[in-house]
Amino acid sequence: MNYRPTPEDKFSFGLWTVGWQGRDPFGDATRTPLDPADSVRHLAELGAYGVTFHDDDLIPFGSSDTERDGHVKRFREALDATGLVVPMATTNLFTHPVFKDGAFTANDRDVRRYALRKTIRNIDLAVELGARTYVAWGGREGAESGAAKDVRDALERMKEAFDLLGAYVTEQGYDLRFAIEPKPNEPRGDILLPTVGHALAFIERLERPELYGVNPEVGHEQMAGLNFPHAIAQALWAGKLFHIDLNGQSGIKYDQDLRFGAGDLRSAFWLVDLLERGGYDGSRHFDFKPPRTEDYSGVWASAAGCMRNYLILRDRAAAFRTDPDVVEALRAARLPELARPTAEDGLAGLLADRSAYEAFDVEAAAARGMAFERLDQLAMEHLLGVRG
Ligand code: XLS
Ligand code: MN
Ligand code: MN
Repeated sequence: MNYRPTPEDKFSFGLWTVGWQGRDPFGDATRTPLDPADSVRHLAELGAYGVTFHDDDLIPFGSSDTERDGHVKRFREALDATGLVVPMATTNLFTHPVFKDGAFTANDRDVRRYALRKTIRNIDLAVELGARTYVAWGGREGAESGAAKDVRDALERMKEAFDLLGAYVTEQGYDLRFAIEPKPNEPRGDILLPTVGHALAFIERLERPELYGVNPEVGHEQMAGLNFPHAIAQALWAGKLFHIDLNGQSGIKYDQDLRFGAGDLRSAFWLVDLLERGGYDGSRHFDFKPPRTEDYSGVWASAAGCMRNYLILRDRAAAFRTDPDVVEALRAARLPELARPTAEDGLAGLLADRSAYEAFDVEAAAARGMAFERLDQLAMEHLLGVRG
């Protein structure tokens, strides 16, 4: 195995990831700005297939229309020269001070109207560049104190915003779906729609629920102490995994955005296993931040590491699934039984079945071991590369 990525692997990167200059709340930039066209060329050389952007990553905030056309033209030329595609785009509704209290849910109505127009303008560009997914991360939609935000009103405004955006893409006849990205906190003290579960429940209250899915990010669920593969499994089960942000995170702390595979490696193994078996055929999108300790050669090493780690884990997960000892261990752990309906005989059959209750030996069933430890050890050994 050479673990060399190719466009068929569908790896994509945000311009803001490799282009992150390393500015953090305590320190200035450690790297010079990167031209989006250079990012496109480097990513293509590394074997990526796609590049994504916030409006302001591509067209600096406040650019004139002529400047805007120039930026888009240069970007397009780089895409044409490399064959990289734009599967997704999103809006920056968090950097400019006007968004200090949010965008779609800012208490200031003028800001809400501006945020919608800014989003719609970039949706037009996204579609022009071929994007089929539009991500919405509401990083500033939240609060630091109780009375400052009436959360029920804010959710009503959030719904209004997404319904308007859904009406817009429908009226324009765009082939574009929205992927809502949850995050529990940072930069707000508490952000609305903090987890995948919250976002999935919110989507069901929208006017055109079929237009909306989720864009879960590894570190964001882990910041809330949650099991990321479980969140992805539920999104897949609901038919709502429209996009994914892959990165690494070590436990409950600030949003680390480490390269994929760093942080919780076991969780990354189960995630790749799930994505590869679960019918997800979208981009494997990396939303990471090359640490500010790195110069540009470190940035490209970090980006390459994201893809390489994914491919290694894909290989390890496939070896795990095809190992006959694992197949046997899965059977011993009753996984095929979990996949079987509990009452294919229907409610009447269940009620008439004496062996289900009256004659059921509860104590014997309670004494049966589940054989999960052997199964998990096999997974561990595949992950560590000592089997197959
Ligand atoms: C920040 C988010 C952001 C979104 C896109 O934490 O991950 O980068 O993915 O706006
Ligand atoms: Mn993040
Ligand atoms: Mn993200």
